[in-house]
Amino acid sequence: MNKMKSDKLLLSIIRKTNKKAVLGKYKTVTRCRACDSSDLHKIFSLGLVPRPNGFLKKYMLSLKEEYFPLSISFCGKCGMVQLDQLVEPETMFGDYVYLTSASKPMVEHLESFADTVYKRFKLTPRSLVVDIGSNDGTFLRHFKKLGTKILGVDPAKNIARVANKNGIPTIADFFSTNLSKSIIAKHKKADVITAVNVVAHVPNWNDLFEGVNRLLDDNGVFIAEFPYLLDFVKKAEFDTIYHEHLSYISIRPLEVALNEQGLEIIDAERYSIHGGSLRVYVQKMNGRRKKTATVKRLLSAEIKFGTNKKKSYVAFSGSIIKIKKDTNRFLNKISKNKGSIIGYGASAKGNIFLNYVQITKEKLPLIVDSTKYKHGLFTPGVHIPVVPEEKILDLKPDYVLVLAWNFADTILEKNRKLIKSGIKFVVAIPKLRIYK
Ligand code: DWN
Repeated sequence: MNKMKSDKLLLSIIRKTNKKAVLGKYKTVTRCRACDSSDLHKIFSLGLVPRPNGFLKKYMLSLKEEYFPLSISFCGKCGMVQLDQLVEPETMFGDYVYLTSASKPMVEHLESFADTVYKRFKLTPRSLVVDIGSNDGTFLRHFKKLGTKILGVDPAKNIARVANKNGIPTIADFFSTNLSKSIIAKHKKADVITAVNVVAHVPNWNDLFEGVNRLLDDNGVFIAEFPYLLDFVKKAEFDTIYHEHLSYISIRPLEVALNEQGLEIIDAERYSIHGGSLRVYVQKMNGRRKKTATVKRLLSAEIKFGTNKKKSYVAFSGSIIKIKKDTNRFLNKISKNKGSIIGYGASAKGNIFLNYVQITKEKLPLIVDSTKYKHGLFTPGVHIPVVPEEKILDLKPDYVLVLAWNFADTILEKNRKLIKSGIKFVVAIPKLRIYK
C-alpha cells in the first residue's frame, strides 16, 4: 500500500477517537543524515501521532489537530538510526513549553556538567561558552556563576525572552553556519561550544557542524550530550521517538558527520540522565588533545551490537508491542475495579506513549506536572488536562502512572509519603512495574 493510502487509513482510525484529526505536512526522509546513503531499513512504526509538545489551550480543543506518521529506520551503511519523517522545525520550536529548569535532576546534572567542563578545560573569565539550544539558560547560568563569558542560541522565542530577562544573553534563532559568522563578528571565537539534547533535533548536521567548526577557537572544544542509541534500544525507550528527535545517535555515524566538517571525537562519557545519555568531546581535526580509549571501546560495542543489522532491532520492536499490551491490560483492570489513576509528568515522551498506547482521558483523567507553562493546557491528541504537581495531595488516587519514567527515582522519592500511605506508583518502561 502506498504512503498516501496508508496515511489516509491510519487517519480514519485516529478519527474514531479524535474527530478533529487532520494529516499535517511532512517530508519523507530517504537518505542517511550522517553518511547520505540511501540504504535505509524500517525498524518500527508508531502510526499517526500529534506533535509531542503540541499542548492545547482549551479553545483549541474544538479546532483541527495535525497528526503525522512516525517511524524510524537504520542505515545499512553507518548504523545511523533516524526518523523517516521531517516535520518543519519552525512549527515545533517556535513557541515551546519545555523548560530545562522544570526538572530538578536536570538542573543538578547541568550544574555538575558545567563544573566538569570549567575545571577540565581550565576556563577563565576571558573564556566564551556558547550553548546551542540553550532553552531558559539553566546551563549557562552555572558558567556565568563560574565567571566565564556566555552566549545562548535557541529558536524558541518565548523561552529566549525569559532567558534574556534573567540575564542570560540569548539569540532567538536556530544555530547555523550563517549565525556562527555573525556571532564571531560581534563576539569572538568560542572556547567551548555545548549542545545538550540538541544534535538529535537538528535536520542538517553538515550545516550544524560547519558552523561549530567556524565558531570554535582552534584550541576550543565542542561538547554534545544526547540520549544514546544503545540505551534507547536495550531499554525499549520507544516513547522518545517523536518528531523533535530526528536522530537516535551512536558514535559511528556521528563521527562520520563530524569528520566531514573537520572535527573529531576525542572522548566520550555515559550518563544515566534521560534514560541513558552519551557526552562526546570534540576538537578540530588533528588538534592537540589525544583521543581516549573510550571512543574506540564504544565504537567496537556498537559494531558488536550491530547498529546496521536488522536482527539487532527485533527484540526492541517486540518490547514495544508488549509494553502497549501490558499497559492496556493494567488500565482496563483498574477501570473494571472502579480504581482511580492519574498521570505524573506531562512530558513529550508521555504524549507519545499516551497516543501510541491509546490511553484516553476516560482512562487517565488528568496529569500532574511541575512546568508552569503546561498548567491549564491539554495534552496533544488525547486531550488530558495538565494540573500543578501539588494537586496530587488533594487527589489521592489509587494509582499514579509515571509518564516521565526517566525521572522515576526523583518522583518516587519526592512522593514516598504518598506511597507509604498506599498510593501505588506505576512505571511502564522498560516494563510495567508497580511501586508500593
Ligand atoms: O529532548 C528533549 C528532552 C530533553 O526534553 C526535548 N525534545 C523535549 C523534552 O522531552 P520531555 O518533555 O519528555 O522531557 P522531560 O524532561 O523528560 O519531561 C519531564 C516532565 O516531567 C516535565 O514536564 C517536568 C515534569 N516533572 C515533574 O512534574 N516533576 C519532572 C520532575 C523531575 C518532577 O519531579
